[in-house]
Amino acid sequence: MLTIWGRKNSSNVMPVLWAADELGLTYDHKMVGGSFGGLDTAAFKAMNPNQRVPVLQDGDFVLFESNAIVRHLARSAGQGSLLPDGLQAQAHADQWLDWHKTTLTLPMIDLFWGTVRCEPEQRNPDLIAKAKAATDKALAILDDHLAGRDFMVMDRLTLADIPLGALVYRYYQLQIEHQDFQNLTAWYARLQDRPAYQKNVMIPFGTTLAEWNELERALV
Ligand SMILES: N[C@@H](CCC(=O)N[C@@H](CS)C(=O)NCC(=O)O)C(=O)O
Repeated sequence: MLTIWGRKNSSNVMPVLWAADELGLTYDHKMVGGSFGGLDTAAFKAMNPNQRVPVLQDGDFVLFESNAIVRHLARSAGQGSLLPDGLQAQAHADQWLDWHKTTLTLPMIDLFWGTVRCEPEQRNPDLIAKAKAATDKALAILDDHLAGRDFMVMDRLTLADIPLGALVYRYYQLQIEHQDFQNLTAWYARLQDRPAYQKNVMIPFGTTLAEWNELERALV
């Protein structure tokens, strides 16, 4: 039996739960991290010395790093669905997963933590403006890539759509001015039609730290 460790409101856990549900996998889910705690136990540190979520456990096999887990699920159970067909399409999926971590995640973290996960009186408008500009610059690249395409690398949902799709939900829920990215919003609408996206990604997180904490406690 697979076990997925990690609180549902983590943008790194969401891709793993979403991928597992797209693949129809049966798994046990453990809500750890954030206010649920559980990352500082010896047993958890033995699985992930970084004390971060998500972690995938399958008997003696343990894996951390969200994109590595999504890749593993797609390779092991996603032939003809989440795993793109052919080495070149798989390489393009890898390219976008690396781009997600190196180019989009960093400014999105600053934007998210600078607005929602920060006491209102400690918000730093300069930091927020810089993070928003860098996020929009990255999203413009995504928007260009999605011109004339329904999904990131194939004409169906693959692993390349999953981590990016989770972050794009965050972007559109933030109380900021959103740029008019037409291809991106069309793709985002396609993702929102999927039950596994609705269940695992479209989780309200509020607009302030107090709301975030309250919504997190309501997750169980
Ligand atoms: N690169 C790691 C990052 C993992 C990470 O930073 N996870 C955060 C949640 S998004 C975490 O565990 N934070 C501590 C906590 O939730 O208590 C991955 O993609 O899995």
